[in-house]
Amino acid sequence: MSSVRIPIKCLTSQDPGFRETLLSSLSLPMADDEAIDAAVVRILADVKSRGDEAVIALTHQFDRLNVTSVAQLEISRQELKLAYDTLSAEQKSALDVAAQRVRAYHERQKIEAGCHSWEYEEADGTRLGQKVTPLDRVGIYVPGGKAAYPSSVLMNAIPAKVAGVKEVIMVVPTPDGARNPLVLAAAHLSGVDRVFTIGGAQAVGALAYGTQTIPSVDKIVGPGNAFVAAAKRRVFGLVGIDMIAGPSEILVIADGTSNPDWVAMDLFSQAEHDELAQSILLCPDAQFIEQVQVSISKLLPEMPRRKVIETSLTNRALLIQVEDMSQACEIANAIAAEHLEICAAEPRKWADMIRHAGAIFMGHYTSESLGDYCAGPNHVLPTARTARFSSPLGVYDFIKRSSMIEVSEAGAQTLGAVASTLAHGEGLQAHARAAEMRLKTVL
Ligand code: HSO
Ligand code: ZN
Repeated sequence: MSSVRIPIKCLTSQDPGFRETLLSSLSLPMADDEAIDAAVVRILADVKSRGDEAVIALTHQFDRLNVTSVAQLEISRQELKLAYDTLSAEQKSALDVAAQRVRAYHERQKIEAGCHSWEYEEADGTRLGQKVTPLDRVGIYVPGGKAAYPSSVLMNAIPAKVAGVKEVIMVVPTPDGARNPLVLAAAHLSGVDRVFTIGGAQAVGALAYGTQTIPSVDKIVGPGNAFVAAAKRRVFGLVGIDMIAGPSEILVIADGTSNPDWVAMDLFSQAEHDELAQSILLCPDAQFIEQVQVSISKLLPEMPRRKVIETSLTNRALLIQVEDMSQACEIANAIAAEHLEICAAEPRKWADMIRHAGAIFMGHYTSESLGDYCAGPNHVLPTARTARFSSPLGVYDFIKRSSMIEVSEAGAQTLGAVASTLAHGEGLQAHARAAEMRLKTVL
């Protein structure tokens, strides 16, 4: 196999206009999704008005499944268990370990990350707090075909179950009836309650509006194609959604002490997801960047998905020479990548300087791919610079909070006077009277 050098965009932080070049290289050309959106509007309206009948017709049209009732599109719990039971011992144990570690991490998150109710009492006996309640019913969209990831089933369903969601309904398209046993086994392991073999905007519609057979949910999570993303945007408000995930991204900060083959393969690992995935290397050492280029050329021909990797690297990858590691961290904050690897001798020193990243992988042994499958933290992460303001999917996405207020008689006297003044100021007499009626000395 020949080792051809593939053309990857190289920059240095001293290039004139570096910031602008960097930011424009991060953004994706806007997909022309008007046609997609129009189709999605029609599909959603159809599912809303005809329910099961529309789901049957659309599943026939898009996935070529012939059924006479939606019940025939449901996979029973016994079938899910059977899918698990018939896996090879190796697959079963890998899935078990991954599920157990993802569960342990999210159980810990539930304790640490403010997922519990709290209350305090003021001197006059007024009690204030917040009550945390899991969502009743959640829908998980699992893509079929090209991007059918059992690991994503674990990452979406386990935090929901740890949060205490009563019913998790999974939808997964099975074009021509092709079921993915690992996906079903993962559903079994993560405690998914019901599975329907439906997909696309029709599945999102069914979960949002409910049909005669498919119950409506309170929130829809999980990745999907452009139709699914458009449908999630459209039903948002009626139901909650998690996020609209973009193509995968990896940013590696290297101080030159790592094995260049390891870095090259880590860059490949996200590039192989998608032609639009983005892999970026930031390094102060020009020689190391060159070594990574050599590793890329050497390793690429061995990769079964080399076409996808090559397209992704050619179109979107960046190799950036920076002045020093501190500058690398500053640039990393501007990029706010989904995955940030710090391949350095003192990773924690640099991690302290990172404010924006979906997940931070520290040290030479922490390949991002371990996080994708089994380290424990969630692999559903903010992409497209949204790590500036959003977080990994977690238990907190499957709970919500209610404010709790219990005002004592004494509290009503002080608060009543304040509320009355403010209510009069707003011209809202009923508000004022409601507060005043509870005062002992009538105002
Ligand atoms: N890296 C993906 C998740 C995944 N990787 C699933 C492998 N399987 C999220 O960006
Ligand atoms: Zn991945």
